[in-house]
This record gives sequence, C-alpha cells and structure tokens, in this order.
Amino acid sequence: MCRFMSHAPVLTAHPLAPLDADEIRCATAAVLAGADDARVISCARREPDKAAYLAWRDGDDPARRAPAREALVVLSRAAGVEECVVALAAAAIVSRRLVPGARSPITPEDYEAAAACVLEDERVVRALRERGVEDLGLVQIDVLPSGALGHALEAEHRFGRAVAYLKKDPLDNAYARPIEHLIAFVDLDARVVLAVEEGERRSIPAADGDYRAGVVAPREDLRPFSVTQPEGVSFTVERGEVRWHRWTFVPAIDPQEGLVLHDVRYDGRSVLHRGSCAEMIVPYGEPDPMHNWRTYFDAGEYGLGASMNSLELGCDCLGEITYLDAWLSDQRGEPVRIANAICLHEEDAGVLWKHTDHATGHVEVRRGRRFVVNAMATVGNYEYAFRWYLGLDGTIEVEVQLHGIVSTIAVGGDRPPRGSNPIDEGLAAPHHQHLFCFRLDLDVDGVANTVHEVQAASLPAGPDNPLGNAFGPVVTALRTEREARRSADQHASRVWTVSGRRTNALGRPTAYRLVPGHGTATLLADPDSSVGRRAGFARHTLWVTPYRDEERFPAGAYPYARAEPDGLPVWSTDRPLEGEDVVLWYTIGVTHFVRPEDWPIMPMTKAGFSLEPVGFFDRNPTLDIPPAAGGCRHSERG
Ligand SMILES: [Cu+2]
Repeated sequence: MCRFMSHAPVLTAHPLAPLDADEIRCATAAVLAGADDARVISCARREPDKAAYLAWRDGDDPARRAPAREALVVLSRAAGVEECVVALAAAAIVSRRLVPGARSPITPEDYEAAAACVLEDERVVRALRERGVEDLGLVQIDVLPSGALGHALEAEHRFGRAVAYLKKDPLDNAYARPIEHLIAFVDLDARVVLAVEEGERRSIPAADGDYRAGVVAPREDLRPFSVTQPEGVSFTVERGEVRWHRWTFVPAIDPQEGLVLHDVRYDGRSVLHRGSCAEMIVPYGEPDPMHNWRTYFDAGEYGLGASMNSLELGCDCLGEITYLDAWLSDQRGEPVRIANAICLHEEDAGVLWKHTDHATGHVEVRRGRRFVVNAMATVGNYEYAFRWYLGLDGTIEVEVQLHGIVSTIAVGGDRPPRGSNPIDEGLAAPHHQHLFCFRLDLDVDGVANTVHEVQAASLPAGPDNPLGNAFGPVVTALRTEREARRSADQHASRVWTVSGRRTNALGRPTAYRLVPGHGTATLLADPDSSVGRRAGFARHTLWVTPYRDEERFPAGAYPYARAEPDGLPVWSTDRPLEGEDVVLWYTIGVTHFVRPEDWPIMPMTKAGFSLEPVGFFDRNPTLDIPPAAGGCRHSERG
C-alpha cells in the first residue's frame, strides 16, 4: 500500500477521473526507486480496459467493483523511453518496457534548460554581439523541435533548434524582432549547445509589436458586461463526473492530448466514449532555410496537457464558473498543479426554437443554452482553446479557438521571403497551417456502429423527375478503412453518420452525424516530404478505424524526430468497419495566410465541427424546455 494514500482518494474517484497529487507521487516513487538515470516525462491515468469499464458502467450488480486504478509513467532513461504501469492500490509495478526508437517530447524543464544554456554559449554570445546585441536580458530564445530532416546530429542526439528574438524591454513582444539566420542546436538531454549555424545576416527589424495594457491607450466607450445566474447553476460535479441537463461525462487533462471528455452520455445513452485532440501539427510553408524545417507536433512534441493555462474568472471565462485543477508530474516525479485548467459553465445560446402562428399571432419561443467545457494551451507563440459545447438538443459542438502571436521573419538581404506576407516594417509572417486531429471514439447507443457518408445530389431529369429539379441524399456505407479515408466537400453538403443497432420510433437506426464546420484544409506539404511522411494523418479530413486500445495517437505516441510514418497511416490497412466499435479521426484544418489584422496579436479565429443527433430522438427533444421566466409578451402586440 502506498504510504501517500492514507486518505485513499482512489476509493471515491470515478474510474476515468484523472490522477490526483497523491496518486502521482505514489506512481512515480514506485518507478523511480533504483532508477537514478530517469527523468519523468509524464504520469497519467492509465485508462481501464474499455470492455471492463463498460461492464462496470452498464452492469446492474450494485456490488460490482470499479476497474482498478492504474498509472502510466513515461520515463526518459539513458537506454531510451520507458513506459511503466503502476497498480495504485498496491503501489506495485505491473509492467515496464523500453519503447524502441522513441524519443521523448520537449518537457517544460527541457525547454527552460535549453533556452538558458543557449545564452551561456560563447558562440551564440559572439554571434549576437556581431549583430549589435549586447544585453542578453533582452534576448528571447525559443526552443523548437528538430524535425526529422536527416541532419547529421539526428542519429546521436535528441536536439532542439533554438532561435532568437530581441525585445526592447523584458515584457515586450519579442516576435517583432527576429534575429535572422542564427540557430543553436541544443542537446535536450545533456542540455548543451552542440553547434551553431549562421546564415545570411539581416538587419533586426525596427518593428514595434507591443500590445500590452498601459502601452496602448484604452478606448472608453465600453460599459461593464456581466453574466449572473442568481439561483445558481444547473449542473453538478461529483466524483469527477459532470451532470448537466440530460448529459453526463468525465473531463480530464491528459499530458499529451490536453482536454479529454470521457463517457459522454445523453439520458444514460452512450454517444461518445472518448473524445480529444489527439495530435496537432503546425507545418510552415516558408522555403527560407531559417524557416523551412519548422513543423511542430504540439501534442506529441511538447504536450498539450503540459502547456495548459490556469484560467482566470472574468478574463478567460465569464459567468458562474466551476474550475477543475489538473495534476501533472515534473521530471522528478513531484506533482505539479495547474489550477483552474478546465472551465465548466453554462452559456446562453440564443433562441433554441421559435414560431409565430401567422393566422393567430400566437408565439412560442424557447431560449437555448449550452454547456461549455474549455481548456486552453500556450504552445510557443500560440494559444489554443479547446472548447466542447453540449446542447439541450443533443448536439455536441467542438471548437478550437486560435489566439496568440504569429511566427515572424525579418525581411531584407538578397532574397525576400517567398512564403510570407508582410506585416510591419522589415517584418513578415510565414504561411502555415494548423491541423488538429480529433480522435472520436463514438459509441452511438452501444459500441457496435456503422458509418455512412451522406451527400446531396441532383436527380437526373426523366419520367420520375419531369421538372428536373429533384434532389436528395446519396448514402454510401463506408465498409472498410480504405473506403473511409475521406475529405470534406461542403459543396455537396457531405456529412458522415454513425448509427447503432437501436432503432427509433420510425424504425430507423439511431444515429449521430459528424458535420464539418469552418476549417477543412488538409496538409499541403508534399506527401513525400518529411512532414508529409510524419503527419500522414493530415492528408485526409476523415479516417475511420476499428477500436484498438493501443491506437491512440494519429502520428504515433512518440513523434519527436521520428522520420518514419507512424500512427494512422501505419495501423489503417483495410480492416472491416461495419457493425464494429469504430473510431473516427477528424482533422480540423486552418491554412493561415497572415493578415495585417493578425499583428501584433491576433484577434481570435475559430474552426470546428459538430456531432448532431439524426434519429437518435423520435422528435425534437426540447419541447419540454420551459418558456423564459416571466413569459414573453409577443401575443399582446396590437
Ligand atoms: Cu496561424
């Protein structure tokens, strides 16, 4: 029995709830005993076997036991990456194995140590002085993944490429002044500079990118805006499970994926067993040699969980908010708390439904509201908010909001940047993409599901269509993995339905459909390029695979500097899908040609998709939503 667990939090937590501080201490202490060379990369809940979990969740034996809680601790060791499973109740190691060929991501400690050692390196300091930079306190170092481009250092080292920016004061926006064509190659394990590469020198731009309060005079014509719920909120959080309206689910922060929603059910009926952004990449399109290697796998190479913000009431979130903390591990195995990592609240959602009877003037109108689950990550120059909205009508919307500061390149020298847009004096911003792959383990009324593509088409004119104006849906079963690699086609109103074995009152299978929203770009890089090979998942908007416990990350669990394809393009062969436990992999894609309005800080951009019930209910499930308190006075018009 683990000595840290005297107050036994595991006895009360939901089987899918994330680890707390005591559990992290317990798990890391077990695996670090006698492993002096080890650094902890992550420590998280090892999710129970799906079948065992569902047997417990759907079972009717009141004495049934929840699946035992286990932790997965990932270590960086001299011999490589090691995965250790710990049974928490006994503090016992269940298994440990080295993962062949895996390299660990850039942890927060790696990042900090790498940035510090760059500014202590004589070659870097000399190169900065030669460019007129004397005050190192004003230099910002960004540590970026190496990529997998066949660099001579790749075979022997896990390294990052460090680039430099010059600020005018310590809190200034560094991206206004990139110090071009100076790259330090940093060994992330030894934490030393391996090499310094210099290219064409360009003058440091004179641009000003300061956007801070106090620097910009605030406008004075906005009056306060507040959201109140005087009788309290309509949701509860107990043992890690959220209940709102007919919905239940368990939210969590995973070190790699960030926000995860587990076991999302409506009225007890299963809809989504697990949903998360399982990988995201940001490939750049600027061919300049200082920039052409830039591609970030923000989940697999940094960790979206490790990058989570502590959200603040009144700033990040408005209204009656309930926050959940996240617990991660530092490299020594000590728990790290991210306070207020997940924000839960209700939002007004406009009119849910309305009709004015034109004959009588009678009006019925109901206000909608939605439940918001939000978490936000800062990864380098960008912020990403991952927002899930649950609707009264059974709809689940997923929205990614993009914030932050664009990556920049100094303009000048012999060759002006060819893959960038100008944004300020001597400054441009490279074209790039943001591709977010959501892993959606849909279980619509049970695990056995079938996926169809539905799109609109005109019917040929003829005896059955004498006026030539008829049209209808064309429904195609996606029977195998190969048939299920699809792109979006909004011209054809293309959607994908996932149906179960249950039938509705009309005798049709109950279903949900995945409806693309804004952001349907796919990867633009050549399929044979390095990023094309490493991020093959992003070449299609949709993939469907049969559920496998181990198939979690679309570019593989350890994409750092991995040159060979991994993840979806490797697992996905041509396995059958009909009536299987299917997993949908949907990539939201944004291609960003930077606008002047995106500088010096971007106004929010959003992209997403929705999951909508289609015959999951027999009719509009919201007829019983009560009218607004106090009633409406439409009918009294003269
Ligand atoms: Cu962008």
